[in-house]
Amino acid sequence: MLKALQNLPILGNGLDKLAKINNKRVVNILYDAFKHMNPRDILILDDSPKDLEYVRQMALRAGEETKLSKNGHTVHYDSYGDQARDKKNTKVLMKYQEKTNGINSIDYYKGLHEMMDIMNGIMKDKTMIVSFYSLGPENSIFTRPALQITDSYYVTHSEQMLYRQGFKEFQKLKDPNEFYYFWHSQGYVDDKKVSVNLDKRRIYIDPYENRVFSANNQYAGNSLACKKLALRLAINEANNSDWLTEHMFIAGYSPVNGKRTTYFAGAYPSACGKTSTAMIPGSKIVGDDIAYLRINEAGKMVGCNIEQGVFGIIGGVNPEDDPEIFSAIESERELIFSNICYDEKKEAFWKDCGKENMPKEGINHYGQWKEGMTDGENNKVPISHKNSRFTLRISDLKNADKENLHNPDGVVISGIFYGGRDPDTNYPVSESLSWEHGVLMGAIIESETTFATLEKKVSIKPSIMAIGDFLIVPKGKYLQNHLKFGKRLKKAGNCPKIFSTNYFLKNEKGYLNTKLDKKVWVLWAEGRVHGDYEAIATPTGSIPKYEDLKTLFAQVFDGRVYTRKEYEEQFSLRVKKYLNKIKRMRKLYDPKIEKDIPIELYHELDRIEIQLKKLQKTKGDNISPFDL
Ligand code: SPV
Ligand code: MN
Repeated sequence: MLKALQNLPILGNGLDKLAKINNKRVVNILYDAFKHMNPRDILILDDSPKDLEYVRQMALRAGEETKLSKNGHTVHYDSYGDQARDKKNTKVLMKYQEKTNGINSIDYYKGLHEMMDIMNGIMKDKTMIVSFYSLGPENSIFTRPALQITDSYYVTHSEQMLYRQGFKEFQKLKDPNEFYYFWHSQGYVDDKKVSVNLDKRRIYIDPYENRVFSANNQYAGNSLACKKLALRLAINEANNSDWLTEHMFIAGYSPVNGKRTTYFAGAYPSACGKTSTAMIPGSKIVGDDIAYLRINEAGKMVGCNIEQGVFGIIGGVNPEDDPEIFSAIESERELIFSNICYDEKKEAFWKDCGKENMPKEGINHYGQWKEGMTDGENNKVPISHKNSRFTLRISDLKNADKENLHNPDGVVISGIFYGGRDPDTNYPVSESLSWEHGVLMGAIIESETTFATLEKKVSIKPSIMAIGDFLIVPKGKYLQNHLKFGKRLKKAGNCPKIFSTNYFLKNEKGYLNTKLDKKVWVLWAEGRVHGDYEAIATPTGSIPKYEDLKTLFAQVFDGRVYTRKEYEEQFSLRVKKYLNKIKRMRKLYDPKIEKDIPIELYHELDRIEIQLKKLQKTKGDNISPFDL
């Protein structure tokens, strides 16, 4: 079986490790990768603490990470210009011109040819690092095994923290051909150890072979294939089957002074409060980014986090706004910062970190940094990149749901949240009137563009179920799958409730809510799941009653008074704005462009529009919740 590899420069006892895995497809993939990318040698990693430690050390030695003052803390920098996802150059390899609206694709053989050209000899003089992961808990129906090939120790180190180790899983694959695999190379790097050939940065997804090729990049959203690249493959798999792959956190919430825990999954575009909703003080966090959802034998919706770590945005994390995350980041543990600033004492700083001793100079994502300096395009260089991040293990968090984090059965999910970054239309929280309306709530998420992608312009964009950036199947197919899933849950009598949230309503003076207010919206939703609160039905969803929120605000924030005025401004039905949103959604889902959008969603749009117009005639463009 290993014959093909016997004469290759495999380090240490790598061949013995491969013998344990005993998988022909793995052997063939490694052979092809070696022949094509031409590395100096090959490092095969298993799950042993020794191998994990070796990678940590090598990330430092290779200069991909630098030690900071706190024990276990390191910082990694991506190339200036590679500090977010590259949507333009991330493409799906598609056969027979299966071009689909909204999916960035390239002809299969043309794309493959281009990629092979770029990756030809790309690992010259480098070590090809091979590691194995389990996306989802081990021994679970959720599990997707993944094989990563890269020349970056930072990528390997990050994946070892963010994903469950899969060497054992690979030793017992039910189907030896069923796994994802990835080739990644950072390409040529300069003295600062950052990728240089960004013009040749490409990320090509091959759903036919369940593999991804990624070259000339380091930013995790481009390079860590287990993250957003495998997400795309899993979306394709789920939508050709009967489960869901979602851009969702999973967390459990308990009422104030209550004992029960109710699990929710929530989809939010990048930088719209997903991690902080999962980490609300008092929550039990299972995951913050990617969930697989299935229906179990009892007919209930169950979900698991396919990751075991957090790659979270660090800007704005301070003791007041995100106490749980801040305390985790500030204590000694294995932790990788990316694209933050450090001073001469090797202390880490980032925008709005709430520290008093902010430095005026240091090393940051631009290099040697001084306050007020500008980059080559005359843009002011902030202390940290807007998309600067931290990587840590969930099990290191105080509020980790230790009992369920690796539960092979997943957790039963009773509620779903959909949220965006919407300055002027949607309520802070509302409950869908049905599963179908809930699916529409997800399908019509819009968001001011954020900094997790390389696009410069800020505008309001649709972000279907917060997964639009990653969809590699047509929207219609994806939405049909959600409706079918809901039908099965309804039949079993276990349909979770769906809620829409919006933390970003503004008036001319600023946001209408504080960052911490989301705890009240979440606990209201948690109570609704158990029938604790009544709600006011409106065409766009059911909203909380003032008295319930007043009680919740007082409970959650130690007697904080929530005024009728605040409630009225936050929960007014913005009829005109919503009607405009419907117009935009009709364009987005124009049946002439988008095929196979479920009819149920058009019915929901029609219903909301008719009901809103009727209300508009009698009550105007902006209706107080006290008049609903
Ligand atoms: C996101 O942008 O949704 C992230 C970070 O979670 S990335 O790894 O870039 O996808
Ligand atoms: Mn994400």
